[in-house]
Amino acid sequence: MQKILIANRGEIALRIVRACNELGIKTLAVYSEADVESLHVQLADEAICIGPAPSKESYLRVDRIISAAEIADVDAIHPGYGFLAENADFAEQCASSNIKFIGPSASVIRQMGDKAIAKSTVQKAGVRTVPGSDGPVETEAEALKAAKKVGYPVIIKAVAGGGGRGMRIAHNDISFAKEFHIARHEAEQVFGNGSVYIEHYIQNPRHIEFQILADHHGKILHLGERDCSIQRRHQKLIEEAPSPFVTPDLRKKMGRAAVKAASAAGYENAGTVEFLVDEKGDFFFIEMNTRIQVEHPVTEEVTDIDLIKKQIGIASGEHLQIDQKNIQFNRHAIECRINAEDPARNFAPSPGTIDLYYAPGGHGVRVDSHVYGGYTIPPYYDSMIGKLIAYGSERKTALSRMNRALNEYIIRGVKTTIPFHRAILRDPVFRSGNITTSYVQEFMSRASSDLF
Ligand code: MV4
Repeated sequence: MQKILIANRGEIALRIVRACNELGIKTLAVYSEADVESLHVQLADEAICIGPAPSKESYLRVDRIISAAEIADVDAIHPGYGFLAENADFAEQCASSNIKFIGPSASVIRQMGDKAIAKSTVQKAGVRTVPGSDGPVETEAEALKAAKKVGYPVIIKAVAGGGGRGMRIAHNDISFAKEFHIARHEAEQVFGNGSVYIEHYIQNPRHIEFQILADHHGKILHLGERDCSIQRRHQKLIEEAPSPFVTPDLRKKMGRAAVKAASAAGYENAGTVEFLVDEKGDFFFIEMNTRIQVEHPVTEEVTDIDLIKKQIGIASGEHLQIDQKNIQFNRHAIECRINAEDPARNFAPSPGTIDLYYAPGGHGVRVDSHVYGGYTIPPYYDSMIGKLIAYGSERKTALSRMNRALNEYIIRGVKTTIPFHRAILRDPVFRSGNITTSYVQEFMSRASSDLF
């Protein structure tokens, strides 16, 4: 592998540039007119502008990205996360242009992108899934029958959904009919595919995902879990590894299930297997993400494995040299997503110029960010300024380092989620580790908003 095109922007583009620099691989950045001043453009070996600011005219333009790849004669494309990362057609076009797509095959992306197919694929392999309809439900009568069978409350999910979009909850037959039609309509509007399926709704679960790595030679490893229960409106705010809830025994069981799921899918490269875990510790597969995720650094800091380098190695056809038994989970890492949003105003986006910037550092602190003093956060993309990761030998150490680092972080000119993270870090409920997907809502209702 000699040259890689990075089909992304922001912190993940920079993260990929850094991995390539360490591997001695040349980089080609592609960028929109809004990102001329971006650090990933400045630090890449070459850069090509692919269009105007809106993503649809730049970062989502398959034709322009493939043209840039051909002009610069790259060997591979790294899609990062978001944008084209889980677009099977894009992966297919890369393959037919003789460019390696750094990720799983187009057919695996397509299969796992259909959440009903993903579910039945892993179910057949013996991995437990949430009780629900047998695949998509077509008519209201069929849907109602499935809802009655699995028992209320139920959740109606879009087959083309994932990540929480297009989901509706129903508590009885009467609300079910209404929610079913809303879900179908929304799915059709948002995804252009109105197909939905039904699951029993697990109340207050933990959202725990497993990182997996699979090479092209049949070896599949899991790198342990990340607890992503701290989310707000399906946007993760804080992720940590290991999960304070997962015992070594549960980790073994869930890790085996994750590897089985990846194997059933014919998975290659880095991926994430998502589970819901109930208070008893029973766990259920819900979906698989076929990309590198935002929160990958917590796994890197716990296992000391560079996931981006592994993705590139796997795409080059290298064998994974590590064995499962040698992967240790002796460190604790936590990540806070620092967004340009105003927590006191319902997390309203706060784009603009950062007129003073000082990032924390020191022992056990990592900052993955593309911003700098004087940088203007454009309004066209997501509002992430960066990720602050703190780690140590145990959870307590990681938490005190995170607290210390949040206090050091200076970002002037835009509102950020830093004060909100500070408030959570002080919260005894969070500190206890007894956290579920309801945590943020519950915290907001009891915390005074002048805390952030
Ligand atoms: C669920 C669930 C409860 N029961 N499925 C959210 C993200 C997506 N990957 C799947 N999600 C969920 N699936 C069953 N069967 C709870 C969630 C969920 C959630 C649902 C509604 C509102 C907020 C939520 C936050 C986290 C997880």
